[in-house]
Amino acid sequence: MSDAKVKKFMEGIIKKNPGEVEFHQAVLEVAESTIPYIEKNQKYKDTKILERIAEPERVIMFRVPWLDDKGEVQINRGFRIEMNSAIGPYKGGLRLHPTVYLGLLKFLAFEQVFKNSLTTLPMGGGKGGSDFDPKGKSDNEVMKFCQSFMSELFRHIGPDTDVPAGDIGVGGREIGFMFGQYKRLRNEFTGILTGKALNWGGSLIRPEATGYGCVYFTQAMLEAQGDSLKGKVCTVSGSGNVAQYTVEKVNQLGGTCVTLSDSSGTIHDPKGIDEKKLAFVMELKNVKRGRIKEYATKFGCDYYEGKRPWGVTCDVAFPSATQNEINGADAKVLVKNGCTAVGEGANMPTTPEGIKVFQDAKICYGPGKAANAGGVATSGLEMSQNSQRLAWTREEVDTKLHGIMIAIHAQCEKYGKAGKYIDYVKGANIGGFVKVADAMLDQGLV
Ligand code: NDP
Ligand code: 2IT
Repeated sequence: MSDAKVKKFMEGIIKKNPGEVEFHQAVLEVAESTIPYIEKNQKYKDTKILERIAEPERVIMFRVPWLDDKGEVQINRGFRIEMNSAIGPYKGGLRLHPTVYLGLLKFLAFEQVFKNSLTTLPMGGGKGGSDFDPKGKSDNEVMKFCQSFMSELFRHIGPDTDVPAGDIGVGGREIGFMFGQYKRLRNEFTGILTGKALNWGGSLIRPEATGYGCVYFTQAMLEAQGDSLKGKVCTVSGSGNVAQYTVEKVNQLGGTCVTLSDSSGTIHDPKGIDEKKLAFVMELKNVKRGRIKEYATKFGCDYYEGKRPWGVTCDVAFPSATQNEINGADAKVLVKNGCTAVGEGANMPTTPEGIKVFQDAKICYGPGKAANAGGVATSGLEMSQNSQRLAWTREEVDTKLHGIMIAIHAQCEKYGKAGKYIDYVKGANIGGFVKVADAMLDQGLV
């Protein structure tokens, strides 16, 4: 009965959003968990709440013209998807990557609604970005792009309206350029972006938060099974913000990370990426903006050109690069090699076939909207500090982040526990859904 409902619901989604395959994938995963629940709760059914949640409140699409270092005109396309504001201002990152298009950002904005609801903080869901490719661009070109991008975006955002942050291709440098342009246009110093630098309104722990939070969540999944990260061999994909701080926290909790990757290939260091090697990665990626291959040259380990890390034997996997980076075959290899937990630092890194493999094997599988919610949660804490014009200590923010990840785990358990097994996909989807749906019902036909 629910299967037929899901099928019919998805036919409507596909017809209304043609070609947006990542959006269809994200909506299907939520529909499969929530439709059986909605069927048992008449108030959500009669009011077509899921149909309403799947339709963005507002989509903004705009031209971003800028001049490159040769004086040539470049034109990119900018977006902001304001998906849902039932429980707070729109909140979510900006992605700069050549693959960005409407459907990709709609998937990310849709995921963000449930993720932000799970954080326990008052944040709605949004996402934005552009098809601009920061790779190989000079600082001056990145600044020109960011200034042009904000010259349109500024009229749509505000500390009580919509608060963007970083995502792939957007870190401290880009947030700085965008904040500077907003301030010139509005003559206001307010918390309109998170991920700001510490000396002008940023929060301690925000750079670390997604990686740290993902490791805290994964530790909680293991503890629920009477296990822990201590002594575990971990594979990590990506080598950007999320991957770097995942390695740092795994090291602190007594595990060993043996891989990192970028879009060119994977390094495999069986001795482990210790603090000193991680400092090299941070300098390489955040300052020199080089390729991960240089790690293998520097430390004399293997480099697998064009490969992802999933063939390397591990106890725990942390996909921290991008969507659909673990397919069904990768998942089978991970399970066959003895992997017992997957903590998703990235958004939707596992394909539906991959998720099925993990769930059938009954390993601990923490989907992105739960496992990587620590980043946006700490953005929420940055917003609170900005509103108060106060800055909390590192310990205060880290303690709050840890508490939030434990609370998210508890929500997943509440809605996803079946005997000893916890279905974190079901738990996160229903847990995230209920709060948003109830707020929408309270607010009338919105
Ligand atoms: P960064 O830009 O800092 O790093 C991205 C990393 O992923 C790079 O190593 C990059 O390699 C790799 N990567 C990106 N696209 C691809 C691709 N198509 N194929 C293979 N590798 C790829 O981004 P973040 O670390 O911030 O983000 C990583 C993931 O985490 C994303 O899915 C993001 O949505 C998610 N996330 C981020 C949060 C945050 O706070 N930053 C919060 C929650 C989730 P290369 O340099 O070669 O492109
Ligand atoms: O996917 C995400 O949660 C983010 N990129 C972080 C969003 C935010 O507003 O901090």
